[in-house]
Amino acid sequence: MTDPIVYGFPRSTFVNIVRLVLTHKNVPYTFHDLETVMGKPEHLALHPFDRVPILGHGDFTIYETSAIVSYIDEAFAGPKLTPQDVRARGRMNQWISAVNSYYYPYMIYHVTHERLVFPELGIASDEKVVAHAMPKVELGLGVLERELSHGQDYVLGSELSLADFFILPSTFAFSLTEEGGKLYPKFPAFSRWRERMENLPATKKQRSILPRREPILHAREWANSHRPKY
Ligand SMILES: N[C@@H](CCC(=O)N[C@@H](CS)C(=O)NCC(=O)O)C(=O)O
Repeated sequence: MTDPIVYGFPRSTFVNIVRLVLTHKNVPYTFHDLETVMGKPEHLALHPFDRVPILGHGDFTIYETSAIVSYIDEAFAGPKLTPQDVRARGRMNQWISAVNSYYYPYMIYHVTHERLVFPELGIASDEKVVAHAMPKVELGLGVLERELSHGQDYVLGSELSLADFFILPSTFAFSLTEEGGKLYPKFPAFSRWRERMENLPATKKQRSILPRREPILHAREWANSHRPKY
């Protein structure tokens, strides 16, 4: 079977979850940059909901990050990132769902887009969007801090899982905002977890192959199509 192909754009939070998991499992893959065709037929043929990532593996194509990383964890050799224990697996899926529903939307879709993505394109930040999101970001960081405050290395305890790789890219991108810089030191257990995750060989390798951070050009359209309004 040929190596899998990850379709997406380089700065995408969800694309980076998939790339981190493949890298950690030592699975060789190709990255196919869709930046110039986002929203166009070539992209929509892969993902009818106009999002990334998509994974191609031989004649099989799959989208939605949680489905993709579960497939990767089962289809390829390498360290398992899904616990055998039924409760630990339940807890992992709880965290994955929480990233999709609470962490990514407020940290990335609200704050990081307003603080980094739009200004890089010459579009002013909407302070109302940031103000609405910040109490929800603080709530999320408090929840993570409590979960990580029992002396364990990873979210589920001693076992690194898909949950950690789900949380990492959102919390990395948020760290680049002024809000992240101010808030993170208030959460010491979370900060220790971040340092541990940032120093994993997979994270370092993944960061080293990413191109220089460039403005996300197709995001100019997001200001019209799906910017939160308050
Ligand atoms: N539910 C999707 C969410 C994926 C998603 O929102 N991806 C963002 C990038 S991080 C995207 O495709 N944005 C493109 C756009 O909004 O035009 C998943 O889990 O894969």
